[in-house]
Amino acid sequence: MSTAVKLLIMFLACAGAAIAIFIAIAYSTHLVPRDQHEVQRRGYAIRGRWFLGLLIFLAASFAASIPFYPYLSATAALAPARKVPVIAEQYAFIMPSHLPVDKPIIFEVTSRDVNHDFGIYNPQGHLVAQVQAMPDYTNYLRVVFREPGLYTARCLEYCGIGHAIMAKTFRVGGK
Ligand SMILES: [Cu+2]
Repeated sequence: MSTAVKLLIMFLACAGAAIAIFIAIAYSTHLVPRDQHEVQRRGYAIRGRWFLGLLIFLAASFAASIPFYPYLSATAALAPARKVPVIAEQYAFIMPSHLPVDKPIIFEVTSRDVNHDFGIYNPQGHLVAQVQAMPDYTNYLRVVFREPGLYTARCLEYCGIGHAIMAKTFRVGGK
C-alpha cells in the first residue's frame, strides 16, 4: 500500500470520527436538558478524586525517586576525590593544565564575573561533562577521565564578545 493511500485512509478515519462527534453533539442538544447542579456536582466529584489520585501518585513518585537524587551520591563521593578549583572569567578558565587519568576528580567551578559554562570535551571532541559556572556560587562536577590525551574546556553559555574563544586545553595522564 502506498504512503498516499495510507494517508488517505488515516484522513478518512479521522474525518469520520470528527463527523461522528459533531453528530453526537448535535443529537445531544435535542435531549431533555439535564440539571446544571447535578452535572456540576458529578464534575466536581470527578475532579476531587482525580486531584487526590494525582497527589498520591506524586507523593509516591517523590518518595520512590529521592534515593536516586544524584547530588547526594556526588556529595558522598567528595572525600576520596581530588578537588580541582576552576575559576571562569571573561574569557578564560583558571585551572590546572595537567590532570590524572583514572582518578576521581571534583571540579569546584565558580565564576569571577558573569555566568559561564564549563564544558569538557575529550580528545575526540565529544562533550563528556559540563556544569554552570556562576558568580558567588560553587558547582561541583565529578569526573573520572578514563582515557589520556588532550582535553578542552569550553564555555557553553554566551558570556560576552569573547565567548567563542573562551577555551582551555589540559592534558590528562602522561607527563
Ligand atoms: Cu561564554
